Amino acid sequence: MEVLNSPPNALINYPNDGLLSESGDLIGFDSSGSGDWDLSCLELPNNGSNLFCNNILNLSDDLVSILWISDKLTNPIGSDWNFETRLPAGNHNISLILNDGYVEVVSNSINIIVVESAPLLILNSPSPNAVVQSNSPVLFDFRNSFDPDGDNFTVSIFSDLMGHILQNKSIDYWYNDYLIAGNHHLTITLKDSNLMQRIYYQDILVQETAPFAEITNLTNGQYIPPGQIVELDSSNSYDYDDDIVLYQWSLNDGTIIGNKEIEMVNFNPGVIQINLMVQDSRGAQDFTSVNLTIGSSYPTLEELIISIDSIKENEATEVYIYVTLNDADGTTKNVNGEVINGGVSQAFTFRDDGKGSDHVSDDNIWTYRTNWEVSDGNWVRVEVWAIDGDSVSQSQIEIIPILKQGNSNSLDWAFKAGLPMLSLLMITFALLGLVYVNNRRIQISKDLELIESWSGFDPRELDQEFDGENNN
Ligand SMILES: [Ca+2]
Ligand SMILES: [Ca+2]
Ligand SMILES: [Ca+2]
Ligand SMILES: [Ca+2]
Repeated sequence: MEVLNSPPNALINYPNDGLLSESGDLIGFDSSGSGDWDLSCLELPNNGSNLFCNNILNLSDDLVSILWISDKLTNPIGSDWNFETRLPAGNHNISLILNDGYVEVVSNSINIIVVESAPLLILNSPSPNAVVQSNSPVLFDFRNSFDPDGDNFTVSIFSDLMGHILQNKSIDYWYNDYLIAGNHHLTITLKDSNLMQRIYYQDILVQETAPFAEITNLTNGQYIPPGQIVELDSSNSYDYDDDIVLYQWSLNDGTIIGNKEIEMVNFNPGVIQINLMVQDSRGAQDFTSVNLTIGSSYPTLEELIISIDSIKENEATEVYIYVTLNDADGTTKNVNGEVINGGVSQAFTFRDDGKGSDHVSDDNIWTYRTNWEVSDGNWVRVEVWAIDGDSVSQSQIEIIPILKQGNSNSLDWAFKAGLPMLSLLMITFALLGLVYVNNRRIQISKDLELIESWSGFDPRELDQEFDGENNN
């Protein structure tokens, strides 16, 4: 007995005849009810659910081809029982063709009208409801967007917090943009050359971030000449939220230098670490630091001025002595002197504190005032030096002749002869005895300070007494 092969069924279940659509719409194509009795349901999608097939067969007897065609298109629309696709604009008559190798069956055709449409957005980044940080740029990548009609088009992105982020941009590129902190409601508009536009909405949350501390114009290990004012400049520090509220400069020992964006500071000699902290309105902080070597300088004295040219024997004489100190790093705290007369030495201390005989404090003009009364010898020798830590400046020396009573017009021969002798002596000192002399002077300085610390005696006592008299 001959078993006749069954012909296929070809039915279009969807789309419906007369559907109106846009070129951008995905249209579902569904052939439910189609099939062939010689097909095994097991070999069909979803075990042949909704299709015409044979439940008993394990293997199909027929190889059935399936084709969806449009009279507007050269190529078939598809070759599956079920799928989604877009159709170009136009008036389409669509048929489903099944062929089981014996017979080709064509379904009733349906008509679909597809009109042109606006472009479609494919946004690879940012993803919907993305959460990002304000200090990193947001990647906008919509390069896969397309216009189903093949039209040229542009993309614009608008934020309710910032206004336009991108305006009429091409899909040839991706874009990186910093967004301000906040929850942005983005409006993404695609517009084609026919002015057809499609609008999408998407949110992105941008979180605030910490500031970045930056010190400008100073390099690590930089040498600063003694006495040079250092400009501490933090103005290149930044915060993507623009909310820096505090700058703080400090040293490693915790000393606060200042809290202005720019500070001008004179540092003591030595190696120092300068720390900068910046803080934003949420209290987030950032730190940076720089090491500097501040140079030191030795003191020098110049312009020793003594208010008298000569002194009369056995007569109390008011004397002012001024000397100018140069020490760029400002570390010299002692200027001392020594008066030698008739083999007797007396040490004294200058002042630059603006008190007593010193007119202006810290102007580097150091002052000493005294009453001298000399009875011995032919001259008074005044020597002045500055002490800066362990170093002693070169001396300033002046000789004051003593005028003998009744013989005041002529200087003693010994004084005349003594000057060259003295110069020779000083050179000898300089060549051989400098270390000894310096040590001795530092010792004198310490002795004077020690005497001061006893509080009963102040080497400046005379000066102060004098001031007292003057003030009264
Ligand atoms: Ca279009
Ligand atoms: Ca911030
Ligand atoms: Ca110094
Ligand atoms: Ca002074």
